[in-house]
Formats: sequence, C-alpha cells, structure tokens
Amino acid sequence: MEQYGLENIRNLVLLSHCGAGKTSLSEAILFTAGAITRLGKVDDGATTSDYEPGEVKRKISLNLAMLPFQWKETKINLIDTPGYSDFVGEVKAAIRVSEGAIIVVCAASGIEVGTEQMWAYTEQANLPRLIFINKMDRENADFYRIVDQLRVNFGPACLPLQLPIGAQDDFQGIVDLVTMKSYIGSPAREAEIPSSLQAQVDSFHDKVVEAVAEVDDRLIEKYLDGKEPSLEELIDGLRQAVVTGRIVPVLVGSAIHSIGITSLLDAIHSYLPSPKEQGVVIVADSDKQETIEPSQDAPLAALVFKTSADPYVGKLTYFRVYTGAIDSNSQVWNAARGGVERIGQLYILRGKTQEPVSQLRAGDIGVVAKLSLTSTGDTLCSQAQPVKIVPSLFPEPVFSEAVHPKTKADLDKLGAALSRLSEEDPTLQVHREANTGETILSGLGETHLEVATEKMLRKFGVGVELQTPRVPYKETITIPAKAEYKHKKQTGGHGQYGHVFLDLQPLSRGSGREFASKVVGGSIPRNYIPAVEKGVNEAVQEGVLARYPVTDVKVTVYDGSYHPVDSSEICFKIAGAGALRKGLSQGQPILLEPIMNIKVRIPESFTGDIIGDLNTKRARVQGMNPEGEVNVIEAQVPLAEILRYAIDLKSITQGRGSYTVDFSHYEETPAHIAQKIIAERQAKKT
Ligand SMILES: Nc1nc2c(ncn2[C@@H]2O[C@H](COP(=O)(O)OP(=O)(O)O)[C@@H](O)[C@H]2O)c(=O)[nH]1
Ligand SMILES: [Mg+2]
Repeated sequence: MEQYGLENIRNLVLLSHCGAGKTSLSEAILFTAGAITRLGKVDDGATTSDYEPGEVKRKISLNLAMLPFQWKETKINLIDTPGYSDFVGEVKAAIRVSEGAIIVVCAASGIEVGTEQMWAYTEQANLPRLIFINKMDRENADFYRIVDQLRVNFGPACLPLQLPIGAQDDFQGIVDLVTMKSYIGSPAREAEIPSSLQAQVDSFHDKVVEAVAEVDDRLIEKYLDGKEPSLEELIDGLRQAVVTGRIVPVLVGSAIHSIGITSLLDAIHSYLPSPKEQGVVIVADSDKQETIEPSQDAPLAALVFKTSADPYVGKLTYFRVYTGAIDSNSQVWNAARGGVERIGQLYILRGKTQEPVSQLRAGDIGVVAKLSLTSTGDTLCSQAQPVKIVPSLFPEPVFSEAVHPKTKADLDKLGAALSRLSEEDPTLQVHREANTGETILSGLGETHLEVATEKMLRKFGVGVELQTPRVPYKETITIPAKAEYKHKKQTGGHGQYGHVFLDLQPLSRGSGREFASKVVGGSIPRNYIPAVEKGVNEAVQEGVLARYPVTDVKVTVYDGSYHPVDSSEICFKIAGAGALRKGLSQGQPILLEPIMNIKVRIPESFTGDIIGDLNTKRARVQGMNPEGEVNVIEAQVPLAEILRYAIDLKSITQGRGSYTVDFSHYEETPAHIAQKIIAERQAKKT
C-alpha cells in the first residue's frame, strides 16, 4: 500500500449552491484522474458520490462523500458535499477536515444563495479556495459576466487564471493564463491559443502577473522594472497568495463534458496547501487553545468528523489523522470518553467502496467500523499524550415534527432507531415532550426530516409518520375559588367516605403548582392528606377547559370530614380530585400558550417582509440589530404560529435567512383562538 507524506496529501472540499455541478465535477475529476473507468451521470443516479438510495431517488447529494484519488505524486481526498441547506451539517463536517475548497459556480446562474453561504463558511474557516465556473457549455453561460459578479461580491481577490475558448454550444477548452498554453476537448489536447483571443489573453495574463507581484515582495521589484517573472516564480507566488487567501483563482470548464478538468487538477496540486501548512488546533483544557505541528512522526491525534449507521457493518466512524498514524487492529485512547477504543480493520472509502488498509498516517482520512465508545467530535489519540482536537460546530435544529410509529412493531423499535439516527447526524435531535407525550424529531428543515424517516425505514425497518407537533398548552385560573367535594357511597358491606374543602389561588405566570394543608383539629386525619394531594396532582393533569395540564395554582386543603370505618386513602383521593375540578371550573379558567423568543437573521433587504410576516403571526418585535449586511430581528411569538417557520422563512428569503428559537414563558391565549382550540379538543373527545 502506498503511503503519502504530509506534503503529498490534499484534503479538499467541494462547495456550492445546490445543482451547480459538484457531484458531476467530482465524477469528471475521478474519471480524468483514472480512479474510475466509467463516467457516471447524476441524472442516471450513477455517480460514485451519490450512491445512497435517497440520493439516487432525488438526484441530489444528501451526504458528504469521500472520493480519494491520485494526481501526479499527490493523494487528493476530495469530499463532495450536499448543496441543499437542510444538509449543512455534512458541509460543516467536511470543511472542518479540509485544507482547501473548490467553490463551484454555474456559468449561467452565477452567484446564488448557496454560493454566498459557502463563501462565508470558507471565510469563517480560513480556508484557501479556488472557484470553478462550471457549465460553460450551457446556454446563457457567460464567463466574463460571472467573473465581474464574483469580483463585485467577493472582492478583487477573485482572479481568473484561465479564459474559456468559445462558450455555450461552442465551448471547446481553456487558455491557461499562467503557462500561456491552451487545452482543447476531453481528454485535453494542447493547442495553439486562438488568434482571436490573443489580445484578451495577454491582458488577463498581465493582470495575473500584477496581482501576484502585489502580494509577493520578491516579485514586485521585477515587476516594477518591467521584467516578466519566470513560470516557477509565478506559480510559487500564486501558491503563497492562495494559501494566505489573498488570491482566489477563478477557473472554468464543463463537468459534463470533462473540459478543464486536467487544468483544475493541476491548479489544486500547485496552489492549494497540504496538511503540513496548517496548524492543528487542540484544546489542552477548556479555556486554553494551542496548536500542534502536523507531523507523521508524533503521537496519534485523529478527529472523528462523521459517524454513519450502516445496517450491515453497524457503525462506521470517519476520522482525519492530524498527527502520527493509526494502525488496523490496534488500540487507541479516546480522550473525551476517557477509555481505550479497539480499532479493527481500517478502510479508505471511495463513495460506497471500502478498500482495506493497514495504516493511515497524518494528513489522511479513513473509516473504521464498530467502535464502541467513540462519537462524532471525539479525538482518537495515544494514552500517553492525550489531546482533544476542536471539533466542528453544527447548527442547532430549528424544525420539529412529531414522530408517530405506524404499527406496534414500529413503536417497539422506534427508540433505538431514533437514537442511532441522531448519533449519525448531529443536526438531528430527538426528545419527548412531556406536556404532550409526543416524540419530537428536530432537524434543519422539512426535507431533512423526510430523508431521516426514509432512512429509518430503509436502515432499521421502522415505519413512521411525521406530523406537526401539538402545542403544549396549559390551563390556569384567574380568580380565587373555594370548592367542596364529598365522596360518599354505601355499597353492601362497609361504605366509602371522603370529604374535602379546597382553596384555589391563582399564582403569577411561571410559578407552577403548589399544594398545602391547613387542616386543623383533625377534620381530615393527617394520614389522609397525602391521598388528597395525590388526587389533586392527578386531576391537574387534565384541566376542565380542554384537558391541558393546569399550572400556576396554589391548592390548599383547609377542611373536610371523615368516617372512622368507611374512609380510606382512595376515598380522599377521589374527593381531592373532585374538589379540584369543581374549583377550576369556578376559577374562570383560561388557556395558556407557550411564547418563544425568536431571533431571525436575514439580509437587510428582507427586513420589511420578515416584520410583516411576523406581524401576521401575533409576534411582538423587540429589537433589530444590524450586524454588517445582516439584520438580526428579535421577537416574541406564540409557538403555535411558528411550528413551520423554517419553511416560511425559506420561501420569504429564498433560503437566505436563518433563525433560532427558545422557550420564553406561558401567556394567556387570546379568547377567539382559545375558543377554537377548546372546540377542537371537545370534538376530538366525542
Ligand atoms: N450543461 C451542463 N450541465 C451540468 C454540468 N455539470 C452538471 N450539470 C447538470 O446539473 C445538474 C446538477 O448537477 P450535480 O452534479 O448534481 O450538482 P450538485 O448539486 O452541485 O452536486 C445535473 O442535472 C447535471 O447533469 C455541466 O458542466 N454542464
Ligand atoms: Mg451533489
């Protein structure tokens, strides 16, 4: 098995708006590099990257895919990612373990929402990048228009290193502005620079030389003297500028026709950094961050960046080695869990194909099956020198649905399947909503949850339906009330007797429930008081308005009577419950609804639309804080109005917005809305 030094590895993530052609490009790259012998198409569901049934069915990528190949003496671990925003967790994981990115832009559509988002992610991650203008063969493809757009939106660092030869139907190849050679067709043949393009090529070449001279002290003098740098100097200068983010090369081609791919591979090889050039961030303890040097001759440090649940092999753990090496059939230390992890056979993944390897060294990426302790975000290391590498941060789930198993058998397997799903996807969370008894699955959007339920059926054989979660309404009283209830029965032998007086006081919002006894003189014997409390506690679970739990009430038992023979705990429980229900009815009960704090982040220009929409949702806008070009709107809004806000926000902003919610407090539901809810609950009962 071939081993690669740190300098001879590139970990590279493909990023773009959905549909710009990442998966097609990854296939063309593998094909051009000779890693695959057949060029599959996304539209036939036949690519190396999109192999999962959900991906084949939808013809979009849903998961990150590892696509390693060799180019010249270098191993390139290409990672294809989904462009659809519901699956951004995969993007974040892939970015965390990459040293470079290719941002794919469609030559006709240009910059789209996803392009802006991916650009921002690479900025946050400080990731050197190339831009590949794809689909040059398409109608409306216009290289120069897109380049202008890139420079306006992302800055003058975006620098064309190639020009297209022809466009749309007539797109034939590219001119390389660094080597000043031109390449036609697929596989690429070197050709003359078309004379019609020569002036344009010279002018763009000068721009490249100027841009490199500006960022490279060694070249600026030469440039000012009017001397042309050597090819080596130019490439070296470009490499420094790309690695430090001062130049973002813009390349061009067509994934579908495999045009421009060889030049793209050369650019990756020449300009993007190897793992050696990136420090590794570790956390020694919680507040101190320091970096360690990437090295293959050091103790092991490998970050687990993804876990997938496979019905056949079980759990598959994806890791990136930062220092040292990891061996098949060895033992490593998991610092986060404080335990030894047994490592079985290591594999390299290409799409769904697993190739066994005996060792993986620093810089490389692999997978191992059936780890027992380890989860996404953990570091595998040596016990002698434990380290924790900072993991990627995943977005919080914002969209929730209630999971209803279809059959009894589905119900039995539901818990295990849900916990494995959320283990595999850190952007999925499961919890049980105590107030409604529903199992709630939360994720990043409707499609995300839909795909999760398909996976549940396919991988674990569990059938479920998703429904909008019920709102956990509550009930309370608005005025004090006193109530008496006597439970008395004479049946055959000895009878039943329990008799209580309750005092109900409304409490302020958020107080919860209290119970007290002020019984004096033994009108109810002390040993029966807990039974009264039990009766009260059971009865408050279903209020008298719409059977929602009762809150913010203080219940005091202050009097009653008993019978020396007929009284029992059960009788006082029944009396307690009966008195409570009477008291609630007399206390002018109302329905309370949960109010959430919502924080919506949107580009400035959507502010009016977002506020308008929030107003139709009974929201109280509390603040607007511009943060650069983004506006952060804070509001309080009833949960009932924002159960599907992820979908509304996406359609108002075409996916440019994001939001977070958390619970604030309960508040009275406006009467006309409460009446509807009460009527619906009554209809359901009967
Ligand atoms: N005309 C043309 N279509 C392309 C090209 N690359 C990709 N496509 C098409 O664009 C669509 C989306 O491609 P895909 O690779 O799945 O995009 P992804 O979402 O970025 O992975 C598919 O229908 C592809 O066939 C290209 O170079 N030219
Ligand atoms: Mg794709």
